[in-house]
Amino acid sequence: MPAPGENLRIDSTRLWDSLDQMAQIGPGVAGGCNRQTLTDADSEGRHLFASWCKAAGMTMGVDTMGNMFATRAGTDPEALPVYMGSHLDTQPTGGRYDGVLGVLGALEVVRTMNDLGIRTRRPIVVTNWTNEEGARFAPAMLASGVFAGIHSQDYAYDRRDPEGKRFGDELARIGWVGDEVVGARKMHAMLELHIEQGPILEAEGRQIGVVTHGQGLWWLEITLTGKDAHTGSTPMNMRVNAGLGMARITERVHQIAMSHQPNAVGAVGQVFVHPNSRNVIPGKVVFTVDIRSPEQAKLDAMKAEVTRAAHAVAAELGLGCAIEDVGHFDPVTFDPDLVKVVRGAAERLGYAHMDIVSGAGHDACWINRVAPTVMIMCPCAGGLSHNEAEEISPEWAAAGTDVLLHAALEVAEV
Ligand code: HGY
Ligand code: MN
Ligand code: MN
Ligand code: MN
Repeated sequence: MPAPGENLRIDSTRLWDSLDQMAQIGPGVAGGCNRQTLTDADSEGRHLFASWCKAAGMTMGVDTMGNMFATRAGTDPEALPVYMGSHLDTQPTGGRYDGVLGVLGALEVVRTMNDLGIRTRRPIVVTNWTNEEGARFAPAMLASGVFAGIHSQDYAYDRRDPEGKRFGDELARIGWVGDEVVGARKMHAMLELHIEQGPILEAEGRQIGVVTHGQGLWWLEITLTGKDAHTGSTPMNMRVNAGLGMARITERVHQIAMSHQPNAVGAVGQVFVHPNSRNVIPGKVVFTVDIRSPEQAKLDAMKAEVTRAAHAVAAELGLGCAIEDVGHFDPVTFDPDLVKVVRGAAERLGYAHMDIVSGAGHDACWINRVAPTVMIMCPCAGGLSHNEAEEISPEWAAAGTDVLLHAALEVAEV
């Protein structure tokens, strides 16, 4: 049994080839991916992943949220497993590596263990979490949230996409409702490899981010109600313009985030304008505010200020205003002992590394509630993500997966 300190490396060509094959499923229009959760493309990607896990000698379990768990047996079947994984679903204009690197990197770790005849004491479980992105069905990290007991399964099943389709019906339609009770599995630890989705590691010349914390998040869905009217014949002082309200609130969100610098972000990404006709003053706008900070006080202050600003703008313009929390998690502190394991692995492997706070949300942020959890990050070009031009180098992918291998080997023996 090779000591974790040995200079073991994964097969980076095989990893890169698997990433490339997965990217062919649910392709985007500009070189990235559009493999949104619970679509036929998502199902096709799941089947490909399952076939690879089978070929690697793993047994597959699926729970009632469609979370996939591929197990590689350990020498001690009673020992709680080490889980590692992320998500295969993508944004509508997503990249090839967001989430996918974490799932296929974990699979590559198992393939490497097989090549080297390594037997770990603890079982190893490679995981694909359903609907991490929250782009089609809010909130993000939905299925890992149900697994961690944050959301009920009924709440999750009743979530609807912009066309009104129900999560539970779509999961059944693609045939991925498993038989395991979600959340019943117990973990010794969870390791998640993910691209940074920000510019820090590349700018600092580091190959590895040792993720100590994660930002907290609020998604506030705001519905402004005014009155549809003719854009030509309606006098300006008689308009009840929900579109104008959305524009003013969007500006206020930006100002509020800027007023809490550093470590605060805010934007509006999703907007539905009704009736969305060129010559009709919008009588209704539904949009989601995304605000985040690693500092609890700033996060809570921004939520209060955005809520006040929305109601004030609505009152100025005579609009109805309803605000619904459609996503939230507090700032996350990952397991300090596992952070040390990841840092030590990067050091032994000779990879330049630094501690980092995750700007994006991840399944690990919820799993951290039920098991010791840590994340490993690799850089991405220009820090760009949630964009089809998302890019990483094979070397970065290999560095992150090497660290995942060494961390898993160490954690599987304690
Ligand atoms: O929104 C997020 O941070 C993640 O990409 N779902
Ligand atoms: Mn992701
Ligand atoms: Mn994402
Ligand atoms: Mn909270």
